[in-house]
Amino acid sequence: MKLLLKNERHLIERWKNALHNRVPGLEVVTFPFVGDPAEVDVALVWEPPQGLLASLENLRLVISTGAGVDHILRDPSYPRDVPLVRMVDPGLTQGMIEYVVMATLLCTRRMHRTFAHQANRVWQEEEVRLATDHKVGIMGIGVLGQACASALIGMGYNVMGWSRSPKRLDGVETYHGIDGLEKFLNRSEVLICLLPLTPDTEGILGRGTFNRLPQGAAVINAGRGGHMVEEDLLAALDRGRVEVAVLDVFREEPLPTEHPLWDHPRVFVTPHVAAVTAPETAIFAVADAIDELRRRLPLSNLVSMDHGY
Ligand code: NDP
Ligand code: OXD
Repeated sequence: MKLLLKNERHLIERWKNALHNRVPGLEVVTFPFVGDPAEVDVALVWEPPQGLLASLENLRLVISTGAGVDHILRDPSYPRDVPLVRMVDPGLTQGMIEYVVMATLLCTRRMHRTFAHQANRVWQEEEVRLATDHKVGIMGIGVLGQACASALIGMGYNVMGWSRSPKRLDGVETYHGIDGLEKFLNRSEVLICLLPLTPDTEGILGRGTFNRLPQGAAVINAGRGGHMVEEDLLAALDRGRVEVAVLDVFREEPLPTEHPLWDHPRVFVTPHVAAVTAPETAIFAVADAIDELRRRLPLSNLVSMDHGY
């Protein structure tokens, strides 16, 4: 069996080692590769160039090294009959839990204000409310959203979740669909986006959403840059509708140096690092997917082409 690896350059050797150690009998070629494209069975990819996957005529499985698959499905030539498996990995989940907890604390402890005082050498106390006094709304209550919800509940936050389909989750007030959105937003003092980017969720963090949040809300986006209408966020920050934002993902990455979000005093910017896939932990999910393919078993974490995630 032959696997084509397309990943960030600094991760190639780590992925090759992990594949060599964990998937016996697998031949690995790396992009841009020389050889017969018809011989590739499996592609393990992050941000494959348009047309690459369609050119592999005997491809049987695509595995995304990321939890999101928008970087693959945005290619209109993607061969939609080839199964696509996305990354579900305890390391990735732990990374997201840590990021979301950190970002939520930054917002509810009003650290943007305290850091501003520090910059001016001002000893000033900010009034803060405890976690038990805050309502946090998580948009996208899937693998990552549920794990983050549990962690936040453990810290005492009142957690709500919003999803496409109805859900019952211990300790989480759940809402779903467009009908449930308004109520969910009205109550979300901290809004956390952990949605996949699909045609239905593109631009969801825009004016209409911000206007439904309580005045002075916090917005945390660790989903995708395409969820955010950046001009609307800047306007909501100016109006005070949004008091503070923690942003990990952007429409254009890297965020252009002249972008106003960089030096907004109430915006924290991180460079798409909320949860990073480490080959050493993610290899187990990759090995399982290849094993399921080899044994013709149903594939775990299969992406629905209808839903786009
Ligand atoms: P899942 O597929 O497990 O969960 C997705 C959730 O979003 C589900 O609850 C789903 O609803 C909900 N959803 C999807 N479409 C809609 C919609 N139209 N309306 C309402 N809810 C919707 O994904 P993960 O939790 O594993 O990952 C989520 C995203 O996090 C990824 O797609 C990626 O974009 C982002 N991510 C970002 C990282 C970073 O470093 N910044 C790292 C890893 C992931 P339902 O439950 O009903 O299906
Ligand atoms: C992911 C990501 O989707 O790294 O896993 O953003």
